[in-house]
Amino acid sequence: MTKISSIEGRILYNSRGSKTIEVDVESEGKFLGRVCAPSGASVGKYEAVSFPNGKPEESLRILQENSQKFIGLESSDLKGIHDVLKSLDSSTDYSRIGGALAFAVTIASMESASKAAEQPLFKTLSPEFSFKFPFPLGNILGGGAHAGPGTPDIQEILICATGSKTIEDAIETNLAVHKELRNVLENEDSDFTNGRGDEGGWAPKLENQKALEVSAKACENLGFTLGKEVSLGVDFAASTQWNEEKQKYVYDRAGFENSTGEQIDFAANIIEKYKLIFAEDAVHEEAFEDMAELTAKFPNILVTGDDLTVTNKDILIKAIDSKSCNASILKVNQAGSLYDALEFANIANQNNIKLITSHRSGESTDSQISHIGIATKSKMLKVGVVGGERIAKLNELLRLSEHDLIRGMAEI
Ligand code: 2PG
Ligand code: MG
Repeated sequence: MTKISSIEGRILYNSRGSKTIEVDVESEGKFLGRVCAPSGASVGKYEAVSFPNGKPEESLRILQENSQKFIGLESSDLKGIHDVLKSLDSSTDYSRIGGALAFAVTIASMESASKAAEQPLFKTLSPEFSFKFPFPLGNILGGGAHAGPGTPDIQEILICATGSKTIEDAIETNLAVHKELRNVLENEDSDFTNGRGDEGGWAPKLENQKALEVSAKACENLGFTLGKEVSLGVDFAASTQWNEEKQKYVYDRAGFENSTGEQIDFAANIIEKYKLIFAEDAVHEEAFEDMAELTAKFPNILVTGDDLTVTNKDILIKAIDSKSCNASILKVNQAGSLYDALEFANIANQNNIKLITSHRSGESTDSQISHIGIATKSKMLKVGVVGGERIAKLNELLRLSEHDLIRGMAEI
């Protein structure tokens, strides 16, 4: 049992060059947990607020004024640390202290505790004795809120090496597809600049269907069959297209509009044509019934809520009751504290909702989410394919492959 001896914060930058907060939690004057908070671009309406009034400096000031309240707590006492944060902020969305602060303090404390216990973070987070690797799920082609004009309206086309038996092979296969896609894009368009979006996926000037076609072609060029060695996924991030006034999905870049029914057909056609394994936020964040239609139609693919469920346990319960998804993204900073996120994960696991632990588009170079994905029995880990801040998470999985407690890949 080790007690927190100091807690400090600082302002740093995320991968998008925006200010964020980093927190150092030290136990017994020597076990350092250090965590820098990420942030999203396509943010769910009901997720935790990152910073009070959008100001990381405000979260830092609150931490500095209240640091004494954490000193002397057991660094492994996640609930105790969470309770101190809640005593500073009784709002439901961390709008007073910032969800980013809750994220960094709670994960840094657990990292400090894991160092003191001389065990990896995933083991500190879970009582289990046997673990599996989640399948890396990575963005190979990006558009929407993560890339500029001319790119697809669809936010992310993703690759997952669903046939891989080892984490090494799964990562290598994703990288090979990402590389081959560049060749395909260069052949398609001699003006392609090799530009990439926020998460490292290529950002070509292509409309949605063409973007899916070239992604499938990259897989086929490598001798892979979709749905066998590799599978594609899509994050539609459909709330970005949803126009409340018109009650329609507006595809600005491609130049068409979908009614609710047309959007369901649009997503269903893509799922079938490209044999997707994963479809995220295919309809907007409040369309629980429309999501339920897709979930009923595709029981064998991960019909996933992100903006829909926002790592919020009450919203997840609503989604379970209305059968709106069979899988859910877990982003700790959507919930706020790690305690909140683990509660969410327990409810998901108890109700057969498959978890996909995920990065944010604005990331740090930290890699604790690789451990969180393993500890929460996530089926997939959505962390990108390339880019230093994405590779950091994948490299951590490779380091962890040396660990005896983790055997084999998750069953999707
Ligand atoms: C998403 C995420 C991560 P953002 O929508 O799933 O890919 O993007 O962090 O911008 O919300
Ligand atoms: Mg998403």
